[in-house]
Amino acid sequence: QTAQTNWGELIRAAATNASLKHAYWPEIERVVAEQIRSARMGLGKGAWQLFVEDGEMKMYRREVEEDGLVVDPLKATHQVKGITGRELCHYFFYPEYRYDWEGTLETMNIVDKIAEDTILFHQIHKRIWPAAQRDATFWSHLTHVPDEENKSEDSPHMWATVNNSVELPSHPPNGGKQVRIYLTIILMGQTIISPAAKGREIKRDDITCKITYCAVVNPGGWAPSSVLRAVYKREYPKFLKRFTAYVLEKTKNLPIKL
Ligand code: 18C
Repeated sequence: QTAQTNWGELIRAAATNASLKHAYWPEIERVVAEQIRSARMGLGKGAWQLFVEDGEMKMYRREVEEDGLVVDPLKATHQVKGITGRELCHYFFYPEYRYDWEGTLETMNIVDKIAEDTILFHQIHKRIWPAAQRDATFWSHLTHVPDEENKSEDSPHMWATVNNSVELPSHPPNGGKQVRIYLTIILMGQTIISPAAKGREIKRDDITCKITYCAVVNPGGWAPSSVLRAVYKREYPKFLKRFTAYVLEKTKNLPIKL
């Protein structure tokens, strides 16, 4: 997969008909393609600074402010033994698991289930003193893309879930007591199978999930920069550790889903 890869085409090939027919589809395709492309890009020169390192988990950020608000982009990489990219994205995407692992959540509402692979959400998050409580409306899309470099029969697939803010007339911003945040997030997982497993049944010990998680969250309204940076420095690592531990626990006795 090169810079020339037509991600749009690959994403379309994986999508359900109900998603393809929906008015949001052109935007979903564009944003998902863009997120996959940038998630797969290396860290490049200079701009990203490492701010958390914990075993295989590394988190980088760029300090960016827009109209006086901190919107620091985050890029995290991790490797977890024993789970697949498909399993990772499954538990991240499907709403029935969200309260189990999402520590920032107060309430989650499914506004519309557009398709098996596209859902619209309204979420209210926990309040952090002294800032106002936040909420978000976003679509979430689950996709997978075959690995072009390895077309063999057991070719590992790359899976991704992308969450992206969208305006919903049913939930106007700042209508309630919350301040609307704007987010663009991708969680991507690629399964690496140990060569030792060749010719025999694959065990959980033979698989490693290479994870990339990228997030840009605009706080939408006033929030003290120092508090905000301290909050995400604590919350992003907490999320990625807790969530991957959750997926390991949920899948440990289940057949491997590649
Ligand atoms: O990707 C994640 N979760 C997905 C499913 O829920 C989804 C949601 C992402 C939105 C996360 C932003 C929530 C911010 C709300 C405030 C935080 C409350 C913390 C409460 C602690 C008890 O894509 C996993 C998300 C992992 C957590 C990310 C935290 C990022 C913080 C960014 C700052 C946002 C504004 C903060 C408000 C002001 C604080 C001074």
